[in-house]
Amino acid sequence: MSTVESKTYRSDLKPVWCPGCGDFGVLNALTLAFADLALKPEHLSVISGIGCSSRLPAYIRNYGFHAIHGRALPVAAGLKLARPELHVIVTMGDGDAYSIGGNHFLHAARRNLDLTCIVMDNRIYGMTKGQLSPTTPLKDRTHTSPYGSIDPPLHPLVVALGAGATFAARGFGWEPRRLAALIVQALAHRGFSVVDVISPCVVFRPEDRTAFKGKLTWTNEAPETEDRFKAMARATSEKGLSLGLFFQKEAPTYEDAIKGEMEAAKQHPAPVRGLDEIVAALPGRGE
Ligand SMILES: Cc1ncc(C[n+]2csc(CCOP(=O)(O)OP(=O)(O)O)c2C)c(N)n1
Repeated sequence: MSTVESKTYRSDLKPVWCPGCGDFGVLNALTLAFADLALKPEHLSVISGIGCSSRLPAYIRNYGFHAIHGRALPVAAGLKLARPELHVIVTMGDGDAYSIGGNHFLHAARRNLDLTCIVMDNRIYGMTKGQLSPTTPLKDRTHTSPYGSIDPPLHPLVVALGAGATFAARGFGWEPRRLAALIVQALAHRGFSVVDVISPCVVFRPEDRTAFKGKLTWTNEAPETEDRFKAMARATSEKGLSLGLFFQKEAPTYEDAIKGEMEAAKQHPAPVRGLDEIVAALPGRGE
């Protein structure tokens, strides 16, 4: 058991989140997980995009980067490739991760970058004051869907698993101890780990103050290790509100592949062709 206190990972800044926001629980869970693993702050880096949730790195005492909206993952990928010894944790909102940054999410997952991705999923755009997000339930009224959303929501873990994530879990912001246990597993995993966290926004989705009561079920089965489709079914079986770790698979990471490629390049440098040579090889030239 670690003797490090979770508060040693907190910066002096006081979070500006609204009272009751699920993001407080995520911050707590993250620092509890760091303490559990007795991680050295200088070995940690937390990267975010833009949003209420993306303020999180400011509240932690370690390296961090507040990137631009939707671009936390490419920044994190660059950092991890340059400094593979760091634990790189990416904290994003559902808009940041699945909407504007959705493209990066797919490709980071398929490449199996060794990143721990924690999505504070409040099912709304919080910072910009209540527009619908990719996880807003169908028919819900928001500032940009005053007659009810006509867009079916995506299921984050189905997307993550479909794209190739090697670790897929779901937690709840108001249960920080159980969430911390999931984050510990995600941090220990080598590869692209996704923890989608239901993190209620009590201001722009006041219905979420009570919406989850009695509706969340924690899985106590071991995660699937091969069958992604079974993991998807388990993650969605309880109307999309099943919690826990659904999938974990060991697989080579992108960093492993890059290392291999660099070694290969040292052994057999690729022939570099000059422009003249390329032009001469075009059809109808160089005859
Ligand atoms: C390129 C760009 N587009 C739009 C915005 C405006 N913007 C800032 S935060 C945000 C949405 C945040 O929602 P989410 O990622 O779910 O985070 P939350 O605030 O709910 O935690 C938007 C649209 C921006 N900053 N940059």
